[in-house]
This record gives sequence, structure tokens and C-alpha cells, in this order.
Amino acid sequence: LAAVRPIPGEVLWGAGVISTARWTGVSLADVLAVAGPLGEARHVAFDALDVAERADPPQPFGGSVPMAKATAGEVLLAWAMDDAPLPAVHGAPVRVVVPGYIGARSVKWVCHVRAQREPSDSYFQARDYRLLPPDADPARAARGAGLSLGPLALNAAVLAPEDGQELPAGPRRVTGYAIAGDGRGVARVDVRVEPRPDGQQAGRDDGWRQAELGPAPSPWAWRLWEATLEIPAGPVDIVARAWDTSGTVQPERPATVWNPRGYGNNAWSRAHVTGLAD
Ligand SMILES: Nc1nc2c(c(=O)[nH]1)N[C@H]1C(S)=C(S)[C@@H](COP(=O)(O)O)O[C@H]1N2
Ligand SMILES: [Mo]
Repeated sequence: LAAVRPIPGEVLWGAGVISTARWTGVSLADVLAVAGPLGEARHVAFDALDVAERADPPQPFGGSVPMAKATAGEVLLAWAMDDAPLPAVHGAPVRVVVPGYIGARSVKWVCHVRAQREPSDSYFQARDYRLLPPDADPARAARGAGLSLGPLALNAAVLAPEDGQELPAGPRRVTGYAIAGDGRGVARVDVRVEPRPDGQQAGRDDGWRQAELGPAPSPWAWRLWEATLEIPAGPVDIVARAWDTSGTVQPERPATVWNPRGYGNNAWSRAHVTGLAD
């Protein structure tokens, strides 16, 4: 998104900052049931032990999820990752795992779980991780302005070949991942090669091919995909776009989803590569 319009003061993560793991823990729904009647509570908030200096004012990390999500069964208080004890860096001894939501809601090193009427007033819920309209000034946005980010948007990425790579022209294996938001499944991934710089293909065949989808171990996990594409000599874009089970497709252009804090870019994924003639 920073290529569309500058996004000062934010980390430019790119396409790689996501992963899938097998989590073991107790369902938050079960813990809340044991805790007793929750009265008027509409949100479940999590407090952590690490003090974040970048918050204003500096404060422990925290966040919340709506009660419907907290009690849906899939949210965990987890102590193991990929069948091994949770590493400290991933939140040991206990972290929250909120499948289908942005990573920020999966609070690590959790120390308090609170059922409450309002969303968490943590900086990370009330000020950060919010989708502001394009004309907003993030430095002056009020607490609670914009949309609170929760459920993930449908997204996909081309992972190999890597962006910027040179490779021999010819048929090449292309791989990536796709992930759908909040429990919807990935239904299809389309891939194609676009000449640069015009980005438009002539003729009736617009060049889309369907990738082969890997297993879907859970509606909360990403799906890996693969395809064989003919890479011509010269600079091209390898483009991927995913469809979910609701028939939604990713938006084409990053400009469509640009927002002042640079969140949630789910435009079609592109790897700029150069095919080398032999
Ligand atoms: N206590 C605490 N929890 C946290 C954070 C943090 O800084 N402190 N970062 C959040 C963010 S923004 C993300 S993307 C995930 C990253 O989880 P991981 O380190 O297991 O990949 O943790 C979330 N939970
Ligand atoms: Mo994050």
C-alpha cells in the first residue's frame, strides 16, 4: 500500500507475515461457561504482561473480541504449538489464539481475561489496528475512530518464485497460499502471467488458470496452492487472486483498499519476475 501513497511510521510487512500452526489449549467458551453468568457482557478482553513502549501512553498489550466470537468454540487459551510446549516468543506460558482474526487479537503472555460491556480500551484496540477512511489523519483520529480490525479479509500471495527473482523462461512451478476470513473456506485460486508494464492482456483469453489447491485441514488454516505457468522471456508479473466459499474475490488494485495505517492490503498478489531466454 505504501507504493500507492506513503504510510509514514508503520512497518511494511509485505506478504510473508502470516503462518499456520496446530494449537493445543482449552476452549475459551468452556472457560467462560465455568466462570458463570456473564450478565451484560458483550466483549471478552485480554490483558498481557509485556509493556509496549510504542503505545501512547506506554502500556501492556491487550485487546478484545466480541462475545459471539469468544463463545463460538474455536478461540483457545493455548499452551502448545505444533505439539510442542509454547515457546516464550509465541506467548508462553499461555496465549490467546483467535482463528480467522488478525494476529493482534491473539494476545500472548495473557494474564487476565475479562468479560465486559465495551471493547477493550487498550491502545491496541481503541487506537491501533483500526481501518481509517483514506482522508483521515491517523495522528489526529479520535479513540474508537474507524473500523476495529477483527475478522481477516480474503487474501492470497505468490511465494515462489519470489518477487524480484530472475528465472529461466519456460514452464515454471508457482506456489503460494490463500486464506479466507473468519471460517469461510478458500474455494478457488486463479493465477496468470501478465506482461509488464501494461498489465493488460490482449484477446479473449485473459490468461487465468486455476491453481491446484492443497489440503484444507481446517477452515481456520491457510491453503497452499500450486500451478505451472509458462514464463516468457522478459519482465512479467505472476498474479494470483483467491475466491472464498461466499463467491467473493479479492479486489484487483491496492489503491482500492489504501488506508492511512496501511492495514489489510488484500489486493491481487503480484510477483515481479524476469524470464531469461537461454
Ligand atoms: N502480549 C502481546 N501479544 C501479542 C503481541 C504483542 O506485542 N504482545 N503482538 C500481536 C500481534 S500484532 C501479532 S501479529 C501476533 C504475533 O504472534 P506470533 O509472535 O505468535 O507470530 O501476536 C499478537 N499478540
Ligand atoms: Mo501483528
